Amino acid sequence: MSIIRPYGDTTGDGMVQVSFTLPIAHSKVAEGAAAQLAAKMGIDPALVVHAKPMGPDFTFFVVYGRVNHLVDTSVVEVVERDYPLLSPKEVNLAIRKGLRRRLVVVGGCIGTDAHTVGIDAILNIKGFAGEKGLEYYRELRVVNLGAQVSVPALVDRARAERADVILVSQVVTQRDAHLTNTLEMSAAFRESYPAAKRPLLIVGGPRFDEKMAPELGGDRVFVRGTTPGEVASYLTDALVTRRSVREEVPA
Ligand code: B12
Repeated sequence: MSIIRPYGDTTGDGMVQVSFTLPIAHSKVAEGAAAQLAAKMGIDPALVVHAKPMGPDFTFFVVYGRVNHLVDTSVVEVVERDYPLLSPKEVNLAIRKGLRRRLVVVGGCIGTDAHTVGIDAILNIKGFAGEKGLEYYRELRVVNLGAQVSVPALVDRARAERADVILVSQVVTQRDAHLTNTLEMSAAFRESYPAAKRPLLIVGGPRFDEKMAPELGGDRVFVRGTTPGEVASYLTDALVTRRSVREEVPA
């Protein structure tokens, strides 16, 4: 069955819960305003189940209610994993055999973004979700530039390190900073390198959409919950496996 609807108390009852903040002091009118917004969003009946003042002029709401919308899973578009998941041993072996040198990874948070926990989860040896980070892989040489790296500094360092891949993290999305910073980064790399020599450009963060890679000028977007093993497997597939297949095909 590809048609589904939300579930709260009983299957198919259409119940959902949403939260938002309105720029209004907490009062009965404020709660009525929240209910009005929910009704305009198609939630009917809508119950304001939580209202909390956020300072003197704002209120945070949680609304619970029913929607009549149906969801058709047959028309949902997602980016499926199109590379095999490898163990660190398999990654090391593939790089050693296919590249015959260590693969160089340069990463960091660009712009003013100082949220390094995400990129560290991928790069640092201690890793994430029970998996070791890329520093653990013997055939990967990892250069972690940390927080608030400017795009020119990233390009310079990538050249100096002869980077095969750039891993950029963007967590802050205020005023779409994650998008503009990523576009600036990909444009700078495309300008500074001939197409065939350009490092692979990977961006990650909790609020990206995996489908955005082409419009951001990148090669791949990773989102919330990404594990280091997924990134290492993708790198191996893109830079070792697929490259060697391409080289074997006669022109
Ligand atoms: C910790 C934290 C901080 C710490 C950061 C410490 C550090 N060294 O990183 C401190 C206190 C410094 C901080 C500061 C600020 N923060 Co803050 N912070 C958070 C918090 C609570 C957790 C983020 C986190 O560590 N997540 C855990 C990691 C593991 O998850 P992740 O980043 O999603 O990473 C995973 C994936 O996304 C992916 N990934 C991420 N990057 C990459 C990169 C690559 C290449 C790949 C492959 C994968 C990948 O892999 C990771 C593992 O799965 C979030 C709220 C939240 N609960 O998420 C707010 C949050 C991100 N912060 C926020 C804000 C607003 C700020 C400040 C602007 C606050 C202020 N007014 O000063 C400042 C900005 C500072 C700056 N210049 O960047 C907002 C952002 C809102 C928005 N729309 O952008 C959030 C969402 C809080 C909120 N709800 O308002 N923050």
